[in-house]
Amino acid sequence: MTDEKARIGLVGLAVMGANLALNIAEKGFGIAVYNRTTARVDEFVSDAGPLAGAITPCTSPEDLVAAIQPPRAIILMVKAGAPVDATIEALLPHLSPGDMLIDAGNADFNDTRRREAALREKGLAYVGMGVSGGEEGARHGPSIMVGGPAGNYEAIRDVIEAIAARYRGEPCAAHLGPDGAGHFVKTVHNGIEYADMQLIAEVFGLLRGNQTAVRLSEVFANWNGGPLNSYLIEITAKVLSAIDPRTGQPMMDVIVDAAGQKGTGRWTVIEALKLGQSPSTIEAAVAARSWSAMRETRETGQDLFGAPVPGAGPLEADLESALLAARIIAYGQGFALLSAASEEFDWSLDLARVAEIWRAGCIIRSGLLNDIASALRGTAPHGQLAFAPAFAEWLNQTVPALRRVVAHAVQEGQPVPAMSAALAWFDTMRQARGTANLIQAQRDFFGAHGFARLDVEGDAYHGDWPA
Ligand code: NBP
Repeated sequence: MTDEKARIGLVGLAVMGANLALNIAEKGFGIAVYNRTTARVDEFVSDAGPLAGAITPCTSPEDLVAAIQPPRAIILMVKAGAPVDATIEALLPHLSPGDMLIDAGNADFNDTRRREAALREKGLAYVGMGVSGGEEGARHGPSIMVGGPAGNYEAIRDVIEAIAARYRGEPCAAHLGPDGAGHFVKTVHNGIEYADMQLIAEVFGLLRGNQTAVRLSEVFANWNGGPLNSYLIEITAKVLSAIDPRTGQPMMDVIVDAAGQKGTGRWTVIEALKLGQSPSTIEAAVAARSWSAMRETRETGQDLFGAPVPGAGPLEADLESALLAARIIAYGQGFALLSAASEEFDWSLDLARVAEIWRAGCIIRSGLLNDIASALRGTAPHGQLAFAPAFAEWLNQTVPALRRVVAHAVQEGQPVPAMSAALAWFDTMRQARGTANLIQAQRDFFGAHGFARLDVEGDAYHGDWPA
C-alpha cells in the first residue's frame, strides 16, 4: 500500500476488474480499488503479492475518490446495466468537476450515450471503453476500444496504452469516436465472436461423426497453422483435447450442449436491424444459441422426427475452406454494420484502425485481421470487405467449398445456420437482379404501396392487377 494518491481508481473486483487492476499496478501506476462487497477488497489485496504495494484498498466510494489524484479517473468494471447506474450514483456525491468515469464493462451503447450526456451536464466526463480478451487479456494485455471525448482519452492514454495488448510493438488500444462509439465497436466485436464461434461449432458438428475428440483436436491444431490461424481455432484445438478428470472421458462428452449469452450478440442484432442492416451470420449465431437452450424441446423433436445419422462427412479440406469463406463474410458483415453506425451517429470511425486494434489481445484476433486492415485502407467497393480485391479473390477460391459443405449438411439434415446464412448473403450479393420485384408487386396488390420501374424514373407506379 502507498501513501501517495493513486493515479487511477477502479470499482468492481470480479474476474475482469481484479485482473485489469493487477495489470495497471504491474505497469507501475498506483491504483485505488473498491468493490461493493468490501470483503473482496481485502481478499484482492492479500492475493496481489508484490503488486500490493501499488494498490490502495478502499472500503467506500468516498474513500476511493479521496484516494485518487485529481482530476480523477475511475474505471468501472461492474456488471452491465443497473449496477453501472448504481455505481455512478454512489460515486457522484464525492466527485468534482473535471473528474472522469470510465465504463470498461460491456455496455449497451445507448446507455453509454445517455450516461455521457447526463454526466457532461454535471461537468464530469464519461468514457465508454470496450475491453476484450477475457480474464487472460485483462491481466496481460486486452484490446481496448475507447469512446468519449477525445481530450479525456488523452488524459488516460499512457495508462491505457501501457496495459493494452501489443501487435508488433504497437498498442492495441485506440480512441475510436465520441460517446458510445467504443462500446458499439466492442458490441460488434462480440457479434463477430458469436458468428465465428457458431461457424466453428457447425464445422465441429460435421466433423465429429465417428471421430474422437482428440483426433478433432489435431484437425483444428493443423488449421491453426494456415489461413484460419486465430485465437478461437487455437482454443478449439485445446478444449477438444481436454480430458475430464472425473470420468476420464473427453471434456466435450460431458458438457451440456446449451450455450449461454449475456447480451452483446443480441444487442448487435437489435442495433443492426435499427440501422437497416442484417448481419446474417451474427443473427444466425444468436438464434442458434437460443435454440441450444431449448434442450427439452429438442429432445421431444428427436423422438418425433429422429436425429440425423452422421455419415462420412465432407472432406476436411472443404471444411477448412468453407470456414474461411464464412468467416470472411462474418467479419465483412460486422464491418458493414460499423460503417452504417458511424454514418448514423456521425462517429467518423476509422474501420482499418478497428481491425488493427483487434489483431492482438481480443477474442477474435486472427491472421485475417492484418489483411482486413489493409483492405479497409484500400478499395472496398460499397464498403464491402468481400468486394475488396484480395478478399474477392479468396471468396472465389473458397465459396465453392462452402457451397459443397452446406449442400452436404442440408442433405444429411445437419443444422448449419451460420454457414447457410453466409452463403445466402454471398449468393444474394452476386445477383444484380433479385426477386424483390415480386414482393413489390404483392405489396402493391394488397396495400397500393407503389413500386419503381426499370424503364421509367420515379417510384410511385401502380400495377393494373387482376381483381
Ligand atoms: P460481472 O459481470 O460478474 O460483475 C460482477 C461485479 O459487479 C462485482 O464486482 C459485483 O460486486 C459488481 N456489482 C453487481 Br453484480 N451489482 C452491483 C451493484 N448494484 N453495485 C455495485 N457493484 C455491483 O464481472 P466480470 O465477469 O468481471 O465482468 C465485468 C464487466 O466486464 C461486465 O460488464 C462484463 O460484461 C465485461 N466483460 C467480461 C468479460 C469476461 O470474460 N468475463 C470479458 C469482457 C468484458 P459484488 O462483488 O459486490 O457482487
